[in-house]
Amino acid sequence: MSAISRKICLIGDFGVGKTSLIRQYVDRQFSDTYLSTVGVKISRKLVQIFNAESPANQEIQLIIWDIEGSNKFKSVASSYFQGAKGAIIVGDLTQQETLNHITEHIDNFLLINPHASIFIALNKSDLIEVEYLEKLKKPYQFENKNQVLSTYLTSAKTGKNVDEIFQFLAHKLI
Ligand SMILES: Nc1nc2c(ncn2[C@@H]2O[C@H](COP(=O)(O)OP(=O)(O)O)[C@@H](O)[C@H]2O)c(=O)[nH]1
Ligand SMILES: [Mg+2]
Repeated sequence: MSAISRKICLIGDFGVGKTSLIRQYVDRQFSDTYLSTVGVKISRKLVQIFNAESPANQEIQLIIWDIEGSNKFKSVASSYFQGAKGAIIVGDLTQQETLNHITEHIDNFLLINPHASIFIALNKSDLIEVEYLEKLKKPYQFENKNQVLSTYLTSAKTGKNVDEIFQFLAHKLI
C-alpha cells in the first residue's frame, strides 16, 4: 500500500522544544543538552490511521519540517510554510513571552495556508506543578480561530501527549 504524504511544520520561538518534540516522537529520544537545528531539518514518520468506517487502516506519511529557531518570527521564510497541510505551534510554559507569540505564529502560518489544521503544544509541562497546568492552558484555546483544533500540554522530556498531538494532527490530514 502506498501511503499518502503530508507536510507539517513545527513553529514557535527559539528554545520552546520544537526539535525535542520531533526527536521524542520520531526517535524516542530526549536530550537535555541544547539541540541546534541548522537551516531546515526534515523527518518522516509513517502513521497508522484507524478508521471506524473502513476495515482497512490507512497510512499517512508525515513529512515533519523543523526550522532553526528564531525569535524574529517575522523572518521565517514563507517557503518553509509552503505546501504544509498542518502545523504544531509550540510555546514554552516556563517562558511567558513564547506563549504571547503563539497568536502571531498562527496568523503568519494561516496567511500562507488558510485551510491547514493547527494544534497548539504548550510544552515543558514537566517543569510546572500539576495543579497549575489547567489554569495555564485556559487562555490558549483559540476558540475564535477555526483552524486551531486543539491545545495540548506536552513534554518532550517525559513524552506526555507527544504521540497524541502528532497522531491527532495526522488524523485531520487524511
Ligand atoms: N524539561 C524539559 N525540557 C525541554 C522540553 N522540551 C525541550 N526541552 C529543552 O529545551 C531546550 C530547547 O529545546 P529545543 O528542542 O532545541 O528547542 P527548539 O529551539 O524549539 O527546537 C533544550 O535544552 C531541551 O532539552 C520539555 O518538554 N521539558
Ligand atoms: Mg530546534
